[in-house]
Amino acid sequence: MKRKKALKVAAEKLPKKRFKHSERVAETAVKMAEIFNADKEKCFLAGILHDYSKYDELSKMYQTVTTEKLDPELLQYKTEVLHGPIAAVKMKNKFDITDEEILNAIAHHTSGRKQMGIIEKIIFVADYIEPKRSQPGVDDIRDIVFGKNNLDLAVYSITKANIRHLLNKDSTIYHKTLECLNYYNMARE
Ligand code: DGI
Ligand code: FE
Ligand code: FE
Ligand code: FE
Repeated sequence: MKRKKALKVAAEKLPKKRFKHSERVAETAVKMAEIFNADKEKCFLAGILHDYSKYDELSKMYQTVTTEKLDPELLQYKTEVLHGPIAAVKMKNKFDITDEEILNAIAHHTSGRKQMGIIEKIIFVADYIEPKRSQPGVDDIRDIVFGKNNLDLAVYSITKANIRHLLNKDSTIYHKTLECLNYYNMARE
């Protein structure tokens, strides 16, 4: 898929605010691609499409988990955790995206996982630091990325902040989120 088509696909599917967020994630990801020597086209496409399924109907998402034989653990979660894996399936089945780096980046943009590829890590981080994000500590993460150029430390710091936030709300932590924390705790220098 080309940039123009991806922009159209996202713009037609998403509410304006979510589309704008996706544009900022794509732009941030392209900036990061320059620093970390990654493919800019893949970063743009994964960025613009990552939240494609954010507002899909939950019952249909559960159906897709079953029919596509996705991780059955996903059935214990709601849209927050499901929208990445579901969007990746749709990109493959509906829009013929076959590039595994793009599909993995979309699938794991919320939870992360262990041993992520470069595009996966970039989208995971870009989603958290795009310019309109204002969570406490986000400027520290921006400095880890654009100042220190330490992508694995950024992944770890984001996952740690996410898990802290989830625990404060007594939310259930998806196993890939935990696996991501442990892996990048070891991987950061
Ligand atoms: O879709 P976005 O708002 O751009 O951001 P996202 O896809 O990174 O995160 C969506 C939500 O998912 C966010 O509010 C936190 C939540 N989340 C992330 N990891 C987990 C989780 N929720 C649960 N219950 N468990 C997780 O492991
Ligand atoms: Fe998301
Ligand atoms: Fe995220
Ligand atoms: Fe997002």
